[in-house]
Amino acid sequence: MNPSSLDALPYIKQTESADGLPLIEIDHPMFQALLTKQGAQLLQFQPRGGQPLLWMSSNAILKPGKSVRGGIPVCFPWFGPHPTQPQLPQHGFARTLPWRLEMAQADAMSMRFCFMLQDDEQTQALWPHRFQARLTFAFSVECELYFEVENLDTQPFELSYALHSYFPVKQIDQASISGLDQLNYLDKVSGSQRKLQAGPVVFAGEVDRIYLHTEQPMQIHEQGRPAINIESEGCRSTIVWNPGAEKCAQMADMPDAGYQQMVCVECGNAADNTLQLAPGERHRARMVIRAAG
Ligand code: TA6
Repeated sequence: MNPSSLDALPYIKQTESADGLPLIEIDHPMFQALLTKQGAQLLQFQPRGGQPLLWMSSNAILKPGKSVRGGIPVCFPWFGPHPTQPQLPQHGFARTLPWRLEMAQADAMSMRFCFMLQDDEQTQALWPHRFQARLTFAFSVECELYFEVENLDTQPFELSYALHSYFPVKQIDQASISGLDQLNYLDKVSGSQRKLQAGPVVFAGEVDRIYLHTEQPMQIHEQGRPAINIESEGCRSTIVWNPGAEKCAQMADMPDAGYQQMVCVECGNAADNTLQLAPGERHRARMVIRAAG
């Protein structure tokens, strides 16, 4: 695509953060959003006349090469610490590299953006595989993401990933998540013990879990605000995270009480659901976020 077509696109303004991170501000009749090519990261999304559907930290660092605390960072090609080389960056490299904008379209009802990341010398030094990843956003009153990875190598490779979505809540201890009842999870707070979820997920302190073999719709509930619906296809893991007071206080890019206003519900494939891709094989996933009702 000719980059000038982004300049010609209606509803958008290309700006830059104070620390030099290029931003795409979108003000559309159906929604408002903020995107950056770094990590193909959606930072904010709000349907017109509705509540924000994503949370971004008021202390987020918007600087090239730094991961941004909020919105939907893409953790890829590994989720969490690297499985065998703990010195490599947590959550892979995709969230801190610039992706290439391949397509941007707009009409009065919706907008679409497609970003692509391909291996190069820098990625191969960290992960010696040839790949192409695409993240396509379809925005209207809801927010739809299509994630696709193709193995361009002559050997199979393993990958894990998460669409690490941050959602807003008014008060974390009043919030709950439905859709994960009776599923097994790895509880990272208690040292990756395997546990069984009984009823909705509630929050009384730090929560850091990988739910396995998930694919059903989820909802974030809280009295006094519309629920947020999360649906996915192709994502067999759901990660639920809230750092709690103590860990949050140690994070430079979160205000001390920030943990009270956010929860991560992340669709992906990790741990037992790590993927193997044969040469030429493609993995496809879809995630939709919308206000309930
Ligand atoms: O998704 C949950 C998690 O893996 C947690 O363990 C927590 O560390 C979080 O991601 C944030 O990681 P980050 O590298 O963005 O600080």
